[in-house]
Amino acid sequence: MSTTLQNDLFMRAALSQQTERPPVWFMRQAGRFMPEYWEIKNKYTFLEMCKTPEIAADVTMLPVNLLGIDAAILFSDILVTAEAMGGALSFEQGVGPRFANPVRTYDDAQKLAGAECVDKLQYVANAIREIQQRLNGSIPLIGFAGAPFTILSYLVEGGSTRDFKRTKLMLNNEPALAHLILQKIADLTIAYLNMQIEAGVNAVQLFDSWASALSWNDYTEFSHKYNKYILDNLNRTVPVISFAKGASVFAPLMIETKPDVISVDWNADLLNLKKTLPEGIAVQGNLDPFIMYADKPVIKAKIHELFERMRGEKGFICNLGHGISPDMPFDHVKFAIDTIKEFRY
Ligand code: 1CP
Repeated sequence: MSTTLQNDLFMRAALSQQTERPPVWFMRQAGRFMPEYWEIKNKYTFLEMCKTPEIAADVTMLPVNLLGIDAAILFSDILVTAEAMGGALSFEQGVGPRFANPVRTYDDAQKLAGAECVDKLQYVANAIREIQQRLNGSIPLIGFAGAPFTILSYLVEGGSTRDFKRTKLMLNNEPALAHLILQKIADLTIAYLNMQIEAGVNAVQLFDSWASALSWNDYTEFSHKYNKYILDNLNRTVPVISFAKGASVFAPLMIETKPDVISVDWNADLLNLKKTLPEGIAVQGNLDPFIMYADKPVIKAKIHELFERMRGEKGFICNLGHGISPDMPFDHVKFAIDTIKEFRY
């Protein structure tokens, strides 16, 4: 499928092939830092936007048209799987995601649906088909899902958390209960990502955003095990990106899941990390998103610093170590993309 794309830089880098410059896309590239996003957001709730294929496609296309990135990412959220399982999800302005019915007991866990509820996520497949029509072979489309541990944390806490207190309490006191929920999430995630691949995404990314909360042993038992199960059972016809924030220390375990790309945040020295990877695993990252607040010459210098460090490396996709924040100046983000696209090895 990469052969039919007008711009296949992202696909080539994801498959560890040489590119004349690093391809670029940014996590949360369609979002609140864009005035055009607010024009849509003011009319609908976030979940309405995700669930209406036309609107999800409109938002997905914003950074394609306004920033000129090398890959689009489906406009959705990692928490839609948790909602399909039975989580009463809402997104509140300034608060973030909320589950009105947190999952904390066996009774709660038994009520959660498993892989069979993938049918409820059909709207995502419809959005993917709509987006691919609009992209019309220009650039690839990335699909995604949340990794089981990260999703578990939202279900157990009932929303975002700083300390993962209730989640860790469950891992420590009731590991069997945690495993029951993680297994259901993992089974659904396989069905869900395979549905996205079937609908036509060109790559998928697994977001384990909160893996850094875990010790090595807990990561192995409660996160890695399920990520590996997912990657082992995916229809591997498109590249798979494995993302963990603040967790490049877990790279040796991530390698065991055999992703095509490992995506890390700015804690890691990307070249040193790359050198530890087997041939055929590319890296994605890892600019500190906070450089977007800095003066433009600083932004340019930081990008060039990373690119010089990665000179000669096959399999490098430029991204931020985490998402763009709502108050980042749009023209700085655009400047960063332009700077990246002007670069030549
Ligand atoms: O109010 C609004 O306008 C909603 C803001 C918003 C947006 C634009 C949320 C709520 N999610 C999204 C889109 C989104 N989320 C995408 C779309 C594609 C893109 O990158 O442009 C993706 C891939 C996500 C993934 C996501 N959602 C993650 C993993 C990535 C990461 O940031 O670590 C996580 C953890 C979430 C949960 C979530 N969704 C939204 C919020 C406010 C949060 C909470 C984050 C937290 O707990 O701190």
